[in-house]
Parts: sequence; C-alpha cells; structure tokens
Amino acid sequence: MPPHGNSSFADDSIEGKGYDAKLIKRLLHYVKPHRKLVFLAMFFMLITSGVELLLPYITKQGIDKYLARLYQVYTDTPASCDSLMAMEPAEGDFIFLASDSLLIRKASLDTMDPADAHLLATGGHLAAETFYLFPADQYQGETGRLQNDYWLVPERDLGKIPVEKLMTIRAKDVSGITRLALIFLGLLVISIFAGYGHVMTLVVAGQRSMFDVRTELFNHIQTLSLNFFSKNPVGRLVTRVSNDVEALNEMFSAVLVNLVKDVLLIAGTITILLIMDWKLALISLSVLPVFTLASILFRRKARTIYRKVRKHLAELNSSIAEDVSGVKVVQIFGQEKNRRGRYFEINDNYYKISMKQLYVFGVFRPIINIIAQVGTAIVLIYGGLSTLSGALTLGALVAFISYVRQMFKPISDMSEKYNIMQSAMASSERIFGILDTEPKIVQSSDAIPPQKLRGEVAFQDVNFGYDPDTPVLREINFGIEPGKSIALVGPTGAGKTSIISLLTRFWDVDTGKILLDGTDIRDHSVATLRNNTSIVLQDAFIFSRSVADNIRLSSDLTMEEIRSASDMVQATGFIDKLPNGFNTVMAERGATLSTGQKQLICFARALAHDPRILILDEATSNVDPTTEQLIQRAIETLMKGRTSIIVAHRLSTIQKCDEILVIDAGKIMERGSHQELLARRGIYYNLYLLQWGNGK
Ligand code: DCP
Ligand code: MG
Repeated sequence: MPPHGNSSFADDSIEGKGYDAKLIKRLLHYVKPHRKLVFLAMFFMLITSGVELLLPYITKQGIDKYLARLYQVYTDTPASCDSLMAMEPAEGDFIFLASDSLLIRKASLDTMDPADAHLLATGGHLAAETFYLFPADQYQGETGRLQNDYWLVPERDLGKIPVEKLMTIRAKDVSGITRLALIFLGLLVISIFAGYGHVMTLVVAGQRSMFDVRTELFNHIQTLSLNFFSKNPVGRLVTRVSNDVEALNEMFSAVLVNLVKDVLLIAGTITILLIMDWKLALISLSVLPVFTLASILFRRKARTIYRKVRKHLAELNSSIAEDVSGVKVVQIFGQEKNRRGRYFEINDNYYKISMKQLYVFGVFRPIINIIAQVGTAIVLIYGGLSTLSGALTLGALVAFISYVRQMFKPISDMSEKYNIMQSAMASSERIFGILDTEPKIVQSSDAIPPQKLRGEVAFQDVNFGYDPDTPVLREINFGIEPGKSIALVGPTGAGKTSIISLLTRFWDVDTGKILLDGTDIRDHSVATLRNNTSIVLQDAFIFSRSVADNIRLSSDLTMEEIRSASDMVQATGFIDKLPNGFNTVMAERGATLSTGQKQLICFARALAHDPRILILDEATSNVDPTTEQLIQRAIETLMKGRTSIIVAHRLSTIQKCDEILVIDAGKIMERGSHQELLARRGIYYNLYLLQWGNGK
C-alpha cells in the first residue's frame, strides 16, 4: 500500500446530500438505455405490492364468511326497524324469523348502514351472546337451542360438537375456506414469481448501468493527462472505479428496487386501515412517529459506527499489507517488536469499534422491535374490545393486525435507504468529478492527419515545470537528424525523463516548441505521435497477461513477428524456458521476472512495433554481466536505423550515440561526442571518473 493509502481513504467521505436532483438526473442518463427493464420491473412491483395488500383481506374474508360465521339474535323488533326488515338482505346476513325476531350475521354489523346499526343498538333487544347457526333438520345436539327452524349453538360451545359431525354440517364453509386457501396460494405463487421478476429485472438494469458507468470512467481516466495522476494517487482512483460505483450499485439494488414498493405498500396499508376502521387506524398508527424516529436514530448511529468500522478495517488491512510486503525490511532492521506494537494498537482500535457496533445493534434493535410490538398490542387491545362489542369482526381484527405488522418493516427500511442514498450521492459526485475533468493534452481540431515520419526531432527553447512555480527544464535546445541518436546523461533528478515525457506529449511544454519533421508536435495528430514512436520506460511495465500479449499489446502482430522481435533482442532464450513459453501469463507487474528480463520483454515490445523514433529510459539497476551484455546488444539492435533518444547510464550505450547531452538541474550543460566531452574535463569528465572510471 502506498503511504497515502489511508489519507486517500479518509478524504473519501461517504456523507452527502440524500437527494440531489442534478446528480439523479445525470445518473438516470445511464439508466435510460435500460428503461424497458425498469418499466418491466415496475409492472412486476405493482403485482407484488397488490398481492401483499390483498392477502390480509383474503384472510379476513375467510374468517368472517366461513370460519367465524356467527349470528346474533335480535328480538322485539321495533316498528322503526321496519326499513331494516324490508331490506333485501345479502345472502345469509339476516335471517327473518317469525314473531318479530331476527338473526343477524355478526360480520354484517360493521358493514351495515350506520343509521340501521344505531337503530338496532338502541331500539330492540340484541342478545350479547353469539351463536353458530345450523338448519335444524341437519343437526340438533345436546348444546344449544332451537329457534324456529334453526339450531343455535353458542360460540363457546362449538368445540363440544364432534369434529366429523361439524365437517358434514359445515361442508359449505369448508369448501369456501378451501377455495379461499387456494386463491391465497395462487396469489402467493404469482407474487413469488413477480417478486423474482421485479428484483431480477431491476438488478440486471442496475448492473448494466453500472457496467456502463465503470466503462466510461475507465476510458475517461485513460485519456487524462499525467498531471491528473500526479494529483490523484492510484489508491484513490482504484477506490473511485470500484467502491464508488459499488455505492451506486447498492443504491440501485437496495433503494430503487424497493423504495417505490415500500412507499406504495405504506400508503396502501394506511389507506386500507383508514377505510376499514378509521378510529382504530388512527390509534394503531399512533406508534408510527415513535417507531420512525427510533429507526432513523438507529440507522444513523449504525451508519456512523459502520463507517468507523470500515475505516479501522482499512487501516488494519493496509497495515497488514504493508508489513507483509515489507517483511524483509522489517526483519533486516529488527523492527518486529515495533511493528507488533503498532499492529496491536490498530487491531485494538478495530476490536473496540466492533464491540461498540455490537452494542448499538444490541440496544437499538430490541427497542425498535418492542415499539413495533407495542403497536400490535394496541391494535389487539383496542381492536379486541371493538370485536367483543361487535363493532369489528374477528376477520377485520386479524387483517388489521397483519396490515399494521407488515407496515413496520418498510418504514424501518426507509431510513436505511436514506443513508444508502447519501453515500451514493457522495460517490456519484466524485465519479462525475472525474468524468468532468478535461484531459489537458488534447489533439487540436485542425491536426494534421496521421502520417509516416522521417524521424527528425528538434527541441526549441523548451521550458517546462510540473507545477508552474518550479521550473524543471530550462531553455532546452537540440536537434536530431533522422536515424541519428542522442544520449542524455546527468545526475538523478536532472530532468532527463522529463525531456522524453515532453516528446511523447505525456506533458506539454510551457514555452518553446518541439518539432517532429519540422512540425510542432501539438499540430500533429496523436496517432502520428503514437504510431511513429516507441518508448521503453525506466521501470519496465509488464501487464499480467501472456508474454506474447505483452509484446503485442493491442496491435495485430503475428506470432512470427513477435518471435522475431524477441529473437532480435535475444529474449527468446529465457522466454522459451518459461512454463508455457510465449503463452506464460505474467504475475502482476511481472513479479516473477528479473529486472533484466522485464527490460528485454519491453525491448521486444518496442522493436516489434518498428518505430521511426525510439525513446529509451535506461534502467539504472544493476544486472549480472551476461544480462548486461544481452541488454547492451538489444539496445544496439533497437537503435539501428531509427532516430533514438536515450537516457543512458551505461558507458557502452552512451558511446554508441552520435551526440551526448549532459543535463544538470534542467539545463543542457555540455554537448558533444564522448571524446570531446572528456577533453573538456567538465561535468561529463567527472561523471565518467565517478561512474565508469574504475575499470569499466
Ligand atoms: N518531478 C516532478 N513531478 C514529476 C516528475 C518529476 O516534480 N511527476 C521533478 C523531480 C525532479 C525533476 O522533476 O526534481 C526532474 O525529474 P526527472 O524524472 O526528469 O529526473 P531524471 O529522469 O533526470 O532522474 P533519474 O536519473 O533519477 O531518472
Ligand atoms: Mg529518469
């Protein structure tokens, strides 16, 4: 882990506005291509929500219509109840008996016209006891009484009738309940499939959108100029592309998938409750504010803790990564005890914060549950009383309880969703921040179309600094004829790598110009630049792909061309010894290769692309004499017939070049051939004595 690993994590805050219309609009742009899937998901969602709202109602029907088919006896009908008597009763709701008495199905009481209900309650004589009703010709048992043609069994005595008997006399109820159960089951199956469809379509749409975001982000990062990368450490960029996109994905799968559904469910439930019994609805909803508040508090606390846990975990991870990868240094310098102490501290911090997290969950979760239970209890108490007094049917009570219980979860989820939205907003802000960064080095609109170059290079009065205040290169002037070579030598930090970075337009000059074949490189198209130059960098970069792919990169070189390039730089020898030869897949950054071997592969890469201009930043690292010779010969092969600019450390390489430029502190201090420079007895002479003088 780079030293800035932690700091970059620290400034990646995950707090943001919960909702930012501008950001959402930009995000929707990525969802747009997949809108068909989203609409499909909404369709499925409507089905599942509908079913979820319907199920308690079906339960109510089952109970009221079939299970608790209870009747009350009403006698001494006053004349004022004539209207009621005259009414065409719904099937089985009222049964008129001779001698001004009436059997009323209990479930019909709460759907009855309030005026009639009032009359019944005040006018006549409504027996408190409720009865099951059986036609007298089918059943007459020892409990109950005969009333006209019906045998009335008091509610509490139903258990005294033998089960077999009950099943036959209540055959109609049994079949009704069976039918409802089948409908219930059918709806459940539909809702399972619709739920699956809903989640799948939305998740697929989300994954596709995130795929697009990731692709765009990666492509954009690749076009950015190097100044962007010197300001944004690799660690942070990796976080952007992976974590921030992941946060968006979380928003997609966790929030969008369920948010609309939750809102719909909550609104639907509240509406149904109010319609069923507005008084009971208001009473049972009274715990909602407390519940919501507690949920929000809990989520907020949980999120803060979670954030801290993540931060400490990142510290823990980076500490392990650093110490394990640097274990050699730790051991050689006897730092074990020291590192152990530091690790203990980090480990301890992580332990403490994890315990705190447990505590928050251990306290808040039960509290929230208890509040929800209290809500249910209120419904049970108040609703139960209403049921007893006949104002509410048993089925309605059961349905009420289901509705109230099923409402708590989406509400508690909502606050979590708000948190997810917050981090997603922060993440998308950062992602768009990158996408909005313009590459500094751009091809001008009237660039010369790609062409083949002769390979003439000239630097004219070039001044440059990585940041404007500290000049790195001053008044650089030199020219190279096509096919000739130039060596750049000088102490470390002199500006050699900077000169060649300008030539490849990794950076642009501040003042002055660089000409290729007499034309400013800024007027050339980027393709001309890339097609005519090959660069071998100081730190040979090997991708974790096969050797052949590392040489080929994206070009369409044949295996023969690759092999011949590697033959010419004499890399074939060791490549063939690898387990799978050219098809051996390299470890990350070529970790299983020696420095010299990596260099040779990079040479083969440069050679295979047959550039007009070769740019080489020679590695300073020491290699064994055999490899040294291999590399030396490879460099000579590479230089043959090409314009070459070589940052050289090996005397042999330097002597092969047509001209030597001695760079110090960003200026060309001396120039000439090896012999001329030695004769001057200046910087080069001293460098020669220091570096190569003793015997080399
Ligand atoms: N520099 C910088 N930002 C960068 C690269 C370099 O500020 N992204 C600075 C560091 C040096 C100066 O620019 O002070 C010149 O750096 P070079 O990499 O050009 O130096 P050399 O290539 O000559 O050094 P070496 O021989 O060590 O490779
Ligand atoms: Mg360098």
